[in-house]
Amino acid sequence: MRRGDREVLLIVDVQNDFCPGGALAVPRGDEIVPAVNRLAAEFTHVILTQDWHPRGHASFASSHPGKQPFDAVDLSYGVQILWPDHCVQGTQGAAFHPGLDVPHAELVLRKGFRSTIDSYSAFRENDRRTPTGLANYLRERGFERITVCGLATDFCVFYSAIDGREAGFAVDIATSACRGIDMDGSLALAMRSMSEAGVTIRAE
Ligand code: VGL
Ligand code: ZN
Repeated sequence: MRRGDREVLLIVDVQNDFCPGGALAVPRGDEIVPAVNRLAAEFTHVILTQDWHPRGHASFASSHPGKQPFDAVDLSYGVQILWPDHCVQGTQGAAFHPGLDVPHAELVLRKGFRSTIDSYSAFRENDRRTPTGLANYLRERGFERITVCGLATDFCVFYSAIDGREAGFAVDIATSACRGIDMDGSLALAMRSMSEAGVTIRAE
């Protein structure tokens, strides 16, 4: 029996650039693909997110002379970590991992498409004000519980889970179908913050 019409699986950024060999590879990011596929088969309703940046995006170190990937800079909305160029619109790096097998996904939500604002969360951009529209989409469709999986646990999965709670949804994260980047303890901090926000951490 698949999960019912109140539940949705949100699969975050399972894209080539976040897998080994990609521009911003999450260690062992590709290992989650079978677990993501198994989980997706349990859900009637599945949504994919796709990190989708224009060339020259403000989150790319290459857009900031003298800066290196993983440095931080102040942008108009606050501190932004700089990344290698990744998930450029229309490139192979931005494509979903070829092993991802989710033909029944109902929505592909692209994010990070504004050249001056990054977007980790599927709900709102890194200025923490610009909505993606997902909260109202989910409400209008009657969903109450979101299970989040994908890449990276401590960035896009984390912000999506926190913002899902803040928008009033029950949120689970499926840790066996997630992998983190883990910069300076970011993974432990993300796990603790999610627990404190009332996100249910599911290990299976
Ligand atoms: C992500 C850094 C930059 C992610 C996306 O999917 O977690 N991280 N863009
Ligand atoms: Zn990105």
